[in-house]
Amino acid sequence: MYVIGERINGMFRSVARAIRERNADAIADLARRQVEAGAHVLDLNTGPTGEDPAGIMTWLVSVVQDAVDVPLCIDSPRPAVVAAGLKACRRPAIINSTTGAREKLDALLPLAAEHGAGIIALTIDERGIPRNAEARAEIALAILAATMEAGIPPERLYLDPIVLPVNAAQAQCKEALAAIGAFRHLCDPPPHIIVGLSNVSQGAPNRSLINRTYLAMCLAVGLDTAILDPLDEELMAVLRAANMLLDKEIYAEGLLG
Ligand code: THG
Repeated sequence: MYVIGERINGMFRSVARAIRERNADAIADLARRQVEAGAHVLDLNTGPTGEDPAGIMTWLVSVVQDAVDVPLCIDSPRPAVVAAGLKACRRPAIINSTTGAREKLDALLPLAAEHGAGIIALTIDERGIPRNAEARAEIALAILAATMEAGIPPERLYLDPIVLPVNAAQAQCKEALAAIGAFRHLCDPPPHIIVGLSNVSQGAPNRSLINRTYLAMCLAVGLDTAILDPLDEELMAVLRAANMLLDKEIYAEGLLG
């Protein structure tokens, strides 16, 4: 599975402070620690910053790519911020994210094509977050058609069923699992399937337990990429054990510590 490190996100108070103070060392340190812990890609999100989010994204990209040599995932709801981040990237990046809404697709698919970037698509559209797996799969199919039309092959598309907090939308956790199962059968080869794992435990106690349990369940139904906290050692141990149980990693006693 591809691991996308979630920690460089202005949603974290310490990261918001590092951004405010333009503390490059703090950001570079988070980048290095996540890559050492097993992240293949790093997500960059300015958070709900007030001024100049495009300038902040450009700064984050330059600090992180000076510190580590992995692809970056440019995470912003604003196409102008995504465009600024992509422009600063030295190697192909992943756009995070479009939705099935026409306006978003029209803004972001040409950017993905121009930069040879991957693109994450949240299976949501003008009508909001779908209620069940079938509605998610319907939006996924429309997104898949739009990306193919734009010349972006399924290998560069990452479908995201949108994981919601279990304390607020309990029934949606199992709908997202069913959606992962459905996305696998949309085409051959299938697109990548991704979740923002930590969403599931927001606002709940013992977040790590909820995150790692849900990760194992998602992997069992076909998840192949996740935005998660690679600094959570127990979570990464579950990832290794699950990969072994799914015959994706060769059985070795050393893997189990
Ligand atoms: N899908 C896609 N991209 C995403 C998400 C997704 N990007 C953002 C998010 N969801 C994934 N990243 C995070 C990062 C942090 C947290 C959750 C998901 C988080 N933060 C603490 C909180 O809210 O409690 C911050 C508080 C703190 O510790 O300071 O949980 O779903 N494509």
